[in-house]
Amino acid sequence: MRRFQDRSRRFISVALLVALLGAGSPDHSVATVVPGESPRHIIAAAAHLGPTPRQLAWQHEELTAFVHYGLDTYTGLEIGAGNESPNLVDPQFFNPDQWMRTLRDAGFKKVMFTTKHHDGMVLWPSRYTRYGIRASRWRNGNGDMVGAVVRSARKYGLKVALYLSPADIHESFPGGRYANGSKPAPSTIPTLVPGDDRHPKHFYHFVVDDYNRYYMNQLYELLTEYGPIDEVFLDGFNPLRKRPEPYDFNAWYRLIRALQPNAVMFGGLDINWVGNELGVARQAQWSVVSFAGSPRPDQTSAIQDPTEPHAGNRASLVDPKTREIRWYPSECDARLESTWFWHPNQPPKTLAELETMYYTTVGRNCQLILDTPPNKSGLLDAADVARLREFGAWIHAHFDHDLAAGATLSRDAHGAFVYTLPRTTSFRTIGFAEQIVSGQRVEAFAVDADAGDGIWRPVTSGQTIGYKRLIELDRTHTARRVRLRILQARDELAPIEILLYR
Ligand code: FUL
Repeated sequence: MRRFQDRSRRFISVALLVALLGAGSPDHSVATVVPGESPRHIIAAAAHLGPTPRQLAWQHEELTAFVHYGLDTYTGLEIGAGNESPNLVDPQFFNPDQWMRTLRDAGFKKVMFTTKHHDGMVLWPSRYTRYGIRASRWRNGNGDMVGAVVRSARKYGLKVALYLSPADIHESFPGGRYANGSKPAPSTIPTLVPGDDRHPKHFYHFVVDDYNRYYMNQLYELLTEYGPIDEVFLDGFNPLRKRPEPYDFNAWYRLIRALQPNAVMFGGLDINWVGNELGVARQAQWSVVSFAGSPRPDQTSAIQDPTEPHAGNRASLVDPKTREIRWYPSECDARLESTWFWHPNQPPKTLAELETMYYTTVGRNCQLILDTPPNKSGLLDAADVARLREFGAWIHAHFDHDLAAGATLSRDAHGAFVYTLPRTTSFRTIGFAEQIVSGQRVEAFAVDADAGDGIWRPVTSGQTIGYKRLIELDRTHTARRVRLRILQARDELAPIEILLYR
């Protein structure tokens, strides 16, 4: 039996963390909170949590494309019935190169593919079910859509993320494995099948029921046969919630960490859901949040409903139910069209809507994961391609040239950050970035500009900053110096970077 070690889970108690603060910056992303811990200690500890290396790599991606594709593309549904024929998935021109070229050119850094949506049909030739692409006439049952997508993503320099729906309607039918009441039994992952062509170096041992064994055998295939995977998306939505399957999250987490130690888990241990699917993060968007236990995709361990506006604020951290505080930044899943799957005659969002969405996600300390669904023939629609090209061009035109490059930073007598620009500069967008490796700390700020006459005039204000905060101003401002006043913070601040764009 292999012993699991998750080296990123450096649990540290709040008391120990506070004791360590004077001794440099310990590498940590999680702290446990004991009952009765003082609020002051909890806030200080939260200010000193930071990202794990895998979370930091995720943070730099900023833009991911979600690709919903499968039976629903052909049926017009958004959640399949679980018994539609796999033969429906028979695209004439399945060409992920067309998607990847478009996405790369538009500035996306990663692609998230639905390997199995809630209907249960798998888009790779799994050994564990007949309900999949092997049962389709596409490429005479010899095709592998996951493989084609992953190869193409790599060819275009995009990172790879996989969505594997925990809910599985096909398996919930009589005779299926989902919530079938089976007792947990000692199980070996991978579970070899007759004629198995694999010779695993390691087997992983768990005590799990039929569905958890099935799900983990699928994870094993996906996480061992397609090279490095950067994210696993554990969707918390469950169309079968009236008949729940007891998901063994801890077993899934251990398997994912063991097989792909660099992959972040959305809805699992690493990445939070922002709480809506509209591409709108909070004005105060915290990367440290509190839990009554450890994070779970079904959110039952969250202190607050993730859709509430105040996740990560002081009150939520010091809630008496808090047992864990964790660096847990948010991902914003949103749609280019009005649905997740492609359906006929749906125009993409306007460029103006996408621009706003960029500001309210990437510009609010989050990653945007924008759904770009291929159509029935297996291609992105021409209208979507055109809009993505415009979106990419807008991002380049706006954000490639930071007008604050070369600015010098000093602190004034009141501790404000004063940026002296290389020359008098006009800008319409202003941004700031905290050094998140040492924590997220700013709770409220105000910005002023001196156009060169020595007079500070107000420009804007805001709440959190975090990895990146972008604010589109109501008009163009001109400055020789910019001043950032910190109105409230959780601890001493490391230098904050300024960003200015036309
Ligand atoms: C939701 C799902 O139910 C939708 O179908 C979609 O996959 C979206 C990303 O997550 O919770």
